[in-house]
Amino acid sequence: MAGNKTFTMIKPDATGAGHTGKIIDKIIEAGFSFKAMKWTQLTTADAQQFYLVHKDRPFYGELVEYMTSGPIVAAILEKDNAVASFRELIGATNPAEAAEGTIRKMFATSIAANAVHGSDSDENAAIEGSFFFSQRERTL
Ligand code: IDP
Ligand code: MG
Repeated sequence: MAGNKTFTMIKPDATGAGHTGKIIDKIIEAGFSFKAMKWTQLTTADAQQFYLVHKDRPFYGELVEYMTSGPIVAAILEKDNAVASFRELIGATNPAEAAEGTIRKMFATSIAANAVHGSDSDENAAIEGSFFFSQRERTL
C-alpha cells in the first residue's frame, strides 16, 4: 500500500522570485497537510549529499551549485498516496513538458531551476525527511 508522506523543497528560483506563498497555497489546496516545515539554505556538502544518486549525471555540478544559490523551504507533507499525488501536482521535471496547472508549469524557469522537489518513492521520502528533520519533528 502506498504511504501517506512525501518530502518537498521549494527551490531557490522560486523562493527568490517570491513564489513561496503561492506554492504553499497550491499544495494546501491540493489536499496536503504540512507536518513539518523549515526555511533554510543548503551548503555545498548538503546538496552533494542530498543529490548523491545523481553524482554521475552530467548536470550534478550545476544542480549542486543551483541548489546552494539561495534559500529553500523543506517540508514533510501528508496525504493519501502522497508520493504519486504530489508528483502529479508538481508536473514533469522539464517545465516545457509539465501539464497545465502543475506547479512546475506555473513557476519553473528551466529544467534545472524547476521550482520544487518531490520525492520519487516512499523509501526516499523517509530518507529525505530525515535529512532535514529530527525524529521528534517527523513524528509530531
Ligand atoms: P525530479 O526532480 O523531477 O525527480 P530528477 O531526474 O530526480 O528530477 O532530477 C533532480 C533535479 O535535477 C531536477 O529536479 C532538476 O532540478 C535537476 N535536473 C534534472 N535534469 C536536468 C538536466 O538535464 N539539466 C539540469 N538540471 C537537471
Ligand atoms: Mg528525482
